[in-house]
Amino acid sequence: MNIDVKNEKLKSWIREVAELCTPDDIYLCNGSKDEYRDMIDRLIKAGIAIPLEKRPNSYLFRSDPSDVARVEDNTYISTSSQAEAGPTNNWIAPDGLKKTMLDLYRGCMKGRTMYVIPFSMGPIGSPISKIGIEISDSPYVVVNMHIMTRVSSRVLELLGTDGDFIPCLHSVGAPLAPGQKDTKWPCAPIEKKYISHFPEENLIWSYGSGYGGNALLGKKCLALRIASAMARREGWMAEHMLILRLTSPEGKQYHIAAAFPSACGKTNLAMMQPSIAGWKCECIGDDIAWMKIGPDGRLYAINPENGFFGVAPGTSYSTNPMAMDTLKENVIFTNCALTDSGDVWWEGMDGDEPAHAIDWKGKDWTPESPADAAHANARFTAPAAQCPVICKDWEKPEGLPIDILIFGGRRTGVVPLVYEAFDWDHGVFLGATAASETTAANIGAVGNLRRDPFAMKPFCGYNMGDYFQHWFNMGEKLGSKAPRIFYVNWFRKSQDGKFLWPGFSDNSRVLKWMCERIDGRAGAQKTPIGLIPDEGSLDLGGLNISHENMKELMSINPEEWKAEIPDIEKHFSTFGNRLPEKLKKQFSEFIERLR
Ligand code: OXD
Ligand code: MN
Repeated sequence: MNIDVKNEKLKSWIREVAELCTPDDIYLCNGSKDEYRDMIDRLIKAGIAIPLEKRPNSYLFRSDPSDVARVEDNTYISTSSQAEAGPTNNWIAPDGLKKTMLDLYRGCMKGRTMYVIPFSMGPIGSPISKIGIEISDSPYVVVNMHIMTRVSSRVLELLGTDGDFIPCLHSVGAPLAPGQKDTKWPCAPIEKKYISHFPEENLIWSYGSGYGGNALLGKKCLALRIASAMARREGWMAEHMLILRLTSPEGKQYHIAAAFPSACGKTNLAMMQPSIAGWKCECIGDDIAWMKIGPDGRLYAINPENGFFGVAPGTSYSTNPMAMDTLKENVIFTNCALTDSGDVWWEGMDGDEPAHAIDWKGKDWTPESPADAAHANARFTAPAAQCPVICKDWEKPEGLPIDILIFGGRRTGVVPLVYEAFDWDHGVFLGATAASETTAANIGAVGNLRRDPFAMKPFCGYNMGDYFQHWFNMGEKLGSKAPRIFYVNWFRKSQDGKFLWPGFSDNSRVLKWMCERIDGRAGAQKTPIGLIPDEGSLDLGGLNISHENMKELMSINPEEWKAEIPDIEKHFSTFGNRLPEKLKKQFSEFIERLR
């Protein structure tokens, strides 16, 4: 093995993986621009990356049609006892799972190069950051990791001879026999895909998929599943949250972290440009927040990522102009359509549909075609630093102090536009009961209602009952310095199926109300579910929304809320004796208030 690494653990891990997976070559990544260029050139030559004439240094990739989203049914939290993984996670005992996966890994990189990718989640060297090393046989993964994380030889320097890191092993699971021609998107069939986490030893093993969170292991696997388990042990929080800074016309800054399930508009809110005069919004992160209590007792958040892996369909100058401006150059697109003029296109983009395009499967497409041109979970991978509204402090190693936490989801009915929790513990109840209609970000049916507590159902690396308790514990530690908690629903529809709230930049009106609540300047009324804005306290100036629509948007129908009780009961009962007493208390108080 001709790889120059000084770290003992890394050296022996690389040797072990090479012996197991038997790649033809091993390459140690350094994260440089030249390396990126070189990898892309080779991907272009192989016909895998399609350069886009309209966007400098930008490329389109098409995945295999069977490999288009995260595979939650094949995702495992492998702890020594099933109770540790809890009812929201798939579980196989570590010995059994490792045996199955070792059989799959044996010889799985034949005919391929094994890339060793040293990366940092969070700024390199920051005390909050974590170092991971991903070993992967996918060059697509390497170029995406270059954007989504900080890949650098400096990471290895920081590791020294005995520093620790999180090993992340990935293979597309498609070894090549001598002379066998490769496919453009090698992957394994669904029954051989495994996205496995071993939180007791901070270890990730992924096999069979090359797509997104299944393969870019710094993101969901490390920064959420493994990090959430570490955070519980160490007394901090790893959350599926965007982070933004809102500045009032008087120059007061508010930092907001918000948890919504996948494909529910986190990227849009993170880059939102307020429609209300004088308010400014800057983006810090669009998907993950790591939060620790700082020396002053407040909760400080960093975005551990380096880029955005955003859902393309629906992104446009009217829904998210700042994302569109982020996508002008240096971007990787996956499963978007290709226009005849050499640009990408997706459903919901501004302007007319193209008269002809090549769809995400590589086939001719016209507006008459029965299927969409872009896959519903088509993505862009773009450097965060090139977002026009990236906050200048987004890489501050100590993070930014959070004032407001928001939960939400996609609900066509029942849930009003906004309400505030009575206190932290009630806020934990709101997070724990959050529900949303499912989206295309995961393989499976779209539009079904599911409880997705804290938008973490697919991402919590331990028993979610304990996770709820961890939230209560954090609240106790934070005391009066805790952020205030709110719940929002941008997606409520009228009887005739139309969205009641315009959303996007007008969501700033809701955020403004939250800021004014903190400052004691906006009134609220008590309802059984929480505190809703006093009539007139939500700034609707210049907004064309009828009084009736506003009434419907904010309405709370006790009968509809009572109808939620059996489902919450069922949801809570799955946690058995791990359900915190405080949550039981919140639930009975909620029922009592609805009587
Ligand atoms: C994501 C997801 O990719 O949540 O961020 O699925
Ligand atoms: Mn996400």
